[in-house]
Amino acid sequence: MKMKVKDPSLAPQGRLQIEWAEAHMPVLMKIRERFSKEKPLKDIKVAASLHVTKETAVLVRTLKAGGAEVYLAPSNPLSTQDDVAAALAEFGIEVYAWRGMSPEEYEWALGKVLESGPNITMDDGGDLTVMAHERGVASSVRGGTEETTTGVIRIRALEKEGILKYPVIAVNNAETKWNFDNVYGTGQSTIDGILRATNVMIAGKWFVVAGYGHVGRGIAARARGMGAKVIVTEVDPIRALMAVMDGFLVMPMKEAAKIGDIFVTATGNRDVITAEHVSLMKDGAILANAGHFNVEISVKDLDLMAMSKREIRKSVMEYTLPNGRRVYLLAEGRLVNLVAAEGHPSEVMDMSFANQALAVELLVNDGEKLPPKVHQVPREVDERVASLKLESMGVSIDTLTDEQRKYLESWRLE
Ligand code: NRN
Repeated sequence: MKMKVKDPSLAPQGRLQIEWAEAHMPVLMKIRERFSKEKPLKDIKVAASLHVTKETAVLVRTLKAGGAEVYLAPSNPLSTQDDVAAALAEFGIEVYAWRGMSPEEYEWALGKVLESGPNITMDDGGDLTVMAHERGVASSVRGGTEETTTGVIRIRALEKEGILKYPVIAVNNAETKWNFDNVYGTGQSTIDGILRATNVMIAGKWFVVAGYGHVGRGIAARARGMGAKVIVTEVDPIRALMAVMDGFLVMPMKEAAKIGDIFVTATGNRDVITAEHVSLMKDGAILANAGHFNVEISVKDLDLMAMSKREIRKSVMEYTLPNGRRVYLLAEGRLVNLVAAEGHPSEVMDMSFANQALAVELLVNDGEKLPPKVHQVPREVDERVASLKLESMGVSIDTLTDEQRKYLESWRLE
């Protein structure tokens, strides 16, 4: 089968969505201008597993403008925007994605993009990279990129066990990605997902954030900005101390469970909210996950302990517990920002995906020289993305004088 989207007739609407995103992604559009002229990705096959959103479409079209053939699968069975997928198919991208895929269909889509015999894998969460190795496709791959924290952790584990067969650039760890996408992007889009799903008041509510990494920090700050009383839970004493110094209440989940009105998990770990916590919760508690996989809130526990459940609103499952109280799980415990909303705003994905495009170009040019490990985005690429972004915002900055540069590089004080 060539490709598969939910409904090709949605393409015109999808094109408008993509044009809207392009109007807010100046850095990537500038890179597309250069890619169109130089064709740095000529005849390169890119197999991608990304959330199929209007922002991803801008990246994919940029890779195509650079001469690449792109094969696109989602990185979550529920996050595909079907109109965007239809428009991409019309643009000649081989798309295997629709919203509401079964786990088996999601797996099938990943397999389909690997059938292309890719030179580059572009991943978000690690499923594609792992499958490339499991299916023996990895040996023909020149290199890969990884978009998100969870994926970098998994690919580092592949490297540690000596399984990783090609170099992978950790786009997630670029300063111009994780200091912006993970903090401001997830901060805003998670609240967006909660609001689109529930339309509840944030102000005055007890808002519990599990995990105070880049993602948790962004969510906590934005929830506070909307008038919530924010509680942070953590396992890492340093991150917990940061949360205390940032003015948030910090306590174990077992205590927070009794107080919270809205809970968001952002730990990258499993079983952060389980039956023992849910049984302590107030009637009407709302549970949402911002992490990549749906393991942070134990959906299995909810199903086991509930007397009944019903979908009371789109992306809102009401569980009635033996104690008569109700709790509401958003987006089946999957990443609420991309399932119940549209993911991060285009402006912040502009930088994440500029790093992706430049990382692919780097792999095409130098991939063979890189050992099969996880690599950082080079500092000059990071700074280039930041400079292009500042330029697009009309912001100018100072430059070091020669004397200052010398001073910074020497131990002498004169
Ligand atoms: N709009 C989006 N399009 C979007 N919002 C967040 N992400 C998106 N990908 C495509 C990803 C971020 O970069 C989800 C990943 O987990 C996160 O790293």
